[in-house]
Amino acid sequence: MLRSLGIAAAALMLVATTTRARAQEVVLKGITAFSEKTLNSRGFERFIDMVNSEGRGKIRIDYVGGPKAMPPFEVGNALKAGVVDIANVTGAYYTNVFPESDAWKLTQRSMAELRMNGGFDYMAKIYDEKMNAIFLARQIGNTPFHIYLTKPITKPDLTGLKIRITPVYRDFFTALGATVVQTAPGEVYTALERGVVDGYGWPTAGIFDLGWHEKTKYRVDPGFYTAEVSILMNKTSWSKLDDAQRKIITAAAARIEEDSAAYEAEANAADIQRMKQVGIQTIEFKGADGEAYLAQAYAAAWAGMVKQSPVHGPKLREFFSRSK
Ligand code: 173
Repeated sequence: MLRSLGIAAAALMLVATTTRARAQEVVLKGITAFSEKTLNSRGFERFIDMVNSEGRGKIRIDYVGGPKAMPPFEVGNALKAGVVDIANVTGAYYTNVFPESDAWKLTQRSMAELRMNGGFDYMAKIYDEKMNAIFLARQIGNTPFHIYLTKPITKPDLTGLKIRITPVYRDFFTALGATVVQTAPGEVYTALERGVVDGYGWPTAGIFDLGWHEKTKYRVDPGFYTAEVSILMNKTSWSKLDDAQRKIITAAAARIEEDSAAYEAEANAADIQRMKQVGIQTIEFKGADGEAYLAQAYAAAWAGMVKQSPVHGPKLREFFSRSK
């Protein structure tokens, strides 16, 4: 009797210990706004692998997936509410949380420089106040956007064309005369196939991931702005982590941001080459025409940003713009 009581007590203690050990491993729910294993998710997937191997027994990210798990334009609200703890998403997809999120596309300085010049801190404060979020790493930040078309143009004029957009492109494409249709990436292929749109905005790399090259005839150069995809964390979830767990997250985030330039350069070069191979033609505005096109792109977007955010817009413009 005594002996079996002893065994029972020992067993109970063992259960208590394992429960406590398990409770120390924090599990974070992670989501991406882009399709799994495609270009714009891969940096996040590398980040998860790093955290999960470095964090063994301390912290783990449970990757719930991409747009099949949650519509891309809802990821920002889900992160804010704590429905997910960590997210891979671009600012254009959560202007419904705060409009300044879309300003990252207008950065003409590196993230390293913005982390020094106050621009990063200025944005981080907005993330804190308006999204209850921590900005961990920009994992895409060295790639421009382009107009992709099924019909040719001879000058920077989209009059009569219907173009798929997100908030990234709205002001610029509207200024160029386009009729714009906002959709998530998941709807672009069908929209092209059915002729609902004559083109779309997208960064230099990634169109092969989703099969859009099959329906694309032209890429317009030069590229404009700088695409942004970043890893964000809910601040309440962050506040529950201990120092060791936070260190694992911030170290992995720093690595991803540092590696992004090389990762993107390689992906962009490969996709430009592949576009040439599949017969996608380049329509290029050269010299002064190209400069005017880019100037119009930035002017239209900053005007839109300042209109939506009269206080922060002008401050962000100072931090983000290239010094003249
Ligand atoms: O075109 C888009 O869906 C978009 O806004 C975007 C932003 C960053 C990376 C890829 C796409």
